Amino acid sequence: MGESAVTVMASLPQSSPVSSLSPPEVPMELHVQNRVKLVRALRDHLMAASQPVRGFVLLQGGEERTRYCTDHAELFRQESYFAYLFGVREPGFYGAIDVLSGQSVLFAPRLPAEYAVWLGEIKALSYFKERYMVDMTYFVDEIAQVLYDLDGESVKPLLFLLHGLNTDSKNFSKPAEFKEMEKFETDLITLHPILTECRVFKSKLELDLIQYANDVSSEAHVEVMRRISADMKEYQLESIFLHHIYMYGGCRHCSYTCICATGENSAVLHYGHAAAPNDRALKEGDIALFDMGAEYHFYGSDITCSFPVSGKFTNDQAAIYNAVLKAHDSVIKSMSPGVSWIDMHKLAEKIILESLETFGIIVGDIDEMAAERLGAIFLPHGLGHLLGIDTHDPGGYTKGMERPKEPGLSSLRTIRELKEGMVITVEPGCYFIDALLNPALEHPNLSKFLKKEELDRFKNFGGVRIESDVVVTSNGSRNLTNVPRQTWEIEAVMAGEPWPLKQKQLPNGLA
Ligand SMILES: [Mn+2]
Repeated sequence: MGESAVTVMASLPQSSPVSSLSPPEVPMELHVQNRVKLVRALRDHLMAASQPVRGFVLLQGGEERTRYCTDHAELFRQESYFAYLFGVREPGFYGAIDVLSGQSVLFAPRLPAEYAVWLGEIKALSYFKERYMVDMTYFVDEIAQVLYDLDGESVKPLLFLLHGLNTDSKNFSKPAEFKEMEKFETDLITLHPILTECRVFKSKLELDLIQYANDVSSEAHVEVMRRISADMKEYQLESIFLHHIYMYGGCRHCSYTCICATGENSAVLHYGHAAAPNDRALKEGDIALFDMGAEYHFYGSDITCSFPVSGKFTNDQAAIYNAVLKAHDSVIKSMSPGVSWIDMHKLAEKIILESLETFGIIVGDIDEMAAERLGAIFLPHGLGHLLGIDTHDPGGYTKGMERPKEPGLSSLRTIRELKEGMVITVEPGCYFIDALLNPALEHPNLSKFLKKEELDRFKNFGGVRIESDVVVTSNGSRNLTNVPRQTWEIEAVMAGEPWPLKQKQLPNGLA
């Protein structure tokens, strides 16, 4: 290193490092615990149903995929149920758990010799046994023989395979398939709901990872706030976020595609997809809505920050923002075991409607508005969803639970009662979406609430969303997200103050 480089490094301010992050070593004990939890739940279920405690859970891990017909291998990310039980980052594995003994087996793909030339060392089975803390490792082509030997006595050993509906995507998980599967008895019904229910309640070690993903993402969101300016394009803010989570947080994956919306785009709920690729040029008066979350060792985060591109809230922006913030804070304060998530959604909606009424852009009786479902015009999505290895973690609807039919409520990804250990996003929003407002202005039951002249001012406003990740505790809740939320906190951080703020700063005139 040349002398000049040393001088430059020495002159960097010591008090404000670029990042305070340090990617943690992940204890594979986490997945051992997940397996123990599943085995207990399965045994309890079998005994309660007076069925013999026997058989194997068998899961097939994800396969590497190539881009269409080419040999371009897409970066592999493990299938989520397999990741939950085994923590394996490589493609092509199977995993089994003996329900009676609790013993676990990983089956590795037998790799061709040329793998070593193109893709690196072919690891020995003992490497995987040690790394993933399983009891045994074999090759995939040995599954049938190994499971027969472990079973020892059955004519047809029993396999619990994963088959069930994902209530968000409406897709089904794919049950394991392997050679000589016809020699086994298979059960496609039992495993999915039990394993899904295990995933709903997070262990201490899982919470540590979700907290870390939140720490990384929170810091990156603050970095984006600091560096935004009106001469940028949306994707440059996405780039700053991605750089920060990877460079300092060691996060190669995001939980989902970044939504970097400004101006009118902030009313497009899932902006940022291939047809709307975060490519708008910013303008000084825009509101920015950035919904971005890092993933670390499969566990994710899902955070939205909304703030003015200029660094100073206008009156209109502050009014809408504070309406949403009040809903966000009230929900988090009200959360505890036993609370219904539908009630939380209705609470958020009510607070937003009250604020809009006070601000003078809607008029009428709040209860009447609620009965007519006016809230769904401004908040068309659900208040939040379970979060874990998947951004929309499974388990939002258990068997027999029906999706509500009413506008807005029908978008809820869960309607469950909160319980300790659930991690759920709290993400109220308020948007001015032409596709909803125009029909509402024509609607006999809704138009009477809407003050058209006032709403016209918000034509290209876009929207505001505030999203935090919250864990339900024994007597309340804990917010895992740590970003500036008050308007004055946001303005201070955008003006260059460190986050968290050094001293509690009060808005002008209140000091
Ligand atoms: Mn979300």
